[in-house]
Amino acid sequence: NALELDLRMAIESGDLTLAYQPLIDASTHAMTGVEALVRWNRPGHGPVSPELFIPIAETSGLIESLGLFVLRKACETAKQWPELNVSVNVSPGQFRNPAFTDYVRYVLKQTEIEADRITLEITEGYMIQNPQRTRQSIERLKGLGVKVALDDFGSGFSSIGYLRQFGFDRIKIDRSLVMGVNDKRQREMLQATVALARSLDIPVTAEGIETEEQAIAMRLFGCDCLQGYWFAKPVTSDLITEMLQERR
Ligand code: G
Ligand code: G
Ligand code: MN
Ligand code: NA
Repeated sequence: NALELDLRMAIESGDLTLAYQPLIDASTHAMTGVEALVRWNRPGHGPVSPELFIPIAETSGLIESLGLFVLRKACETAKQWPELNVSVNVSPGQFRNPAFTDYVRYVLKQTEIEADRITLEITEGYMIQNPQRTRQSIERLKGLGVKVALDDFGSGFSSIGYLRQFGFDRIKIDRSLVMGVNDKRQREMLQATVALARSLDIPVTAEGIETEEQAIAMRLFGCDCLQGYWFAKPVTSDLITEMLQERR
């Protein structure tokens, strides 16, 4: 179809761009990292959400080249920001590919980025279906020196039992949980979820912070990193560079 064709062209000609959303230290409120988020301005149509085109890329075999583009671009850009960690989302279709680790190794080498400044974010959906393979893939990725984070935790069927054996470097609490901080029952769930991660000695990021109240609560519950519109929206790489210069 037309959308798929346009997406194919956009990937081939490098017409996708990356936005970067600051990740904030919960105590100091300093920016410690950014999450790379892909953007597509479809010619003649305007911006298309990744929520729409990532699934299309998955089913049409484009996810590998799209993912490679995003990873390479993020690693290249990260070199300008020696003080930041850069997170990159990995979709199930990429993660499922047995050659994925090889791609990552290749891009790390090509861009000469320090591997431990890159975090790969994996959503929980895939790993529930393939716990054994997921564990192996995570081990191999960690062998390259990159960090691996569990994204959108609490949004689906996260099995507590899996958490320990997978060896995630970080857990990101899903926005839908963070939103419930004012409701007594939901707050208890949220607190228990953060406490669980912390009992495994895994650092926790809270996503989707939109109010000061949420920021204070999530810090109190034990999140060491905060992300959300209340601090900063996803912005261009130039703006991140400006923000870094301002604080020097
Ligand atoms: O940036 P935005 O909130 O519109 O993103 C919507 C969804 O698309 C989120 O779930 C986010 O994780 C996902 N997404 C954004 N950029 C990427 C990317 O580069 N790769 C993958 N696989 N998913 C992405
Ligand atoms: O699934 P993932 O966590 O990667 O999704 C990241 C997406 O969440 C980004 O596309 C970003 O635009 C969006 N996002 C980031 N912060 C907020 C926020 O505070 N509120 C809302 N509604 N969305 C956010
Ligand atoms: Mn993410
Ligand atoms: Na998320």
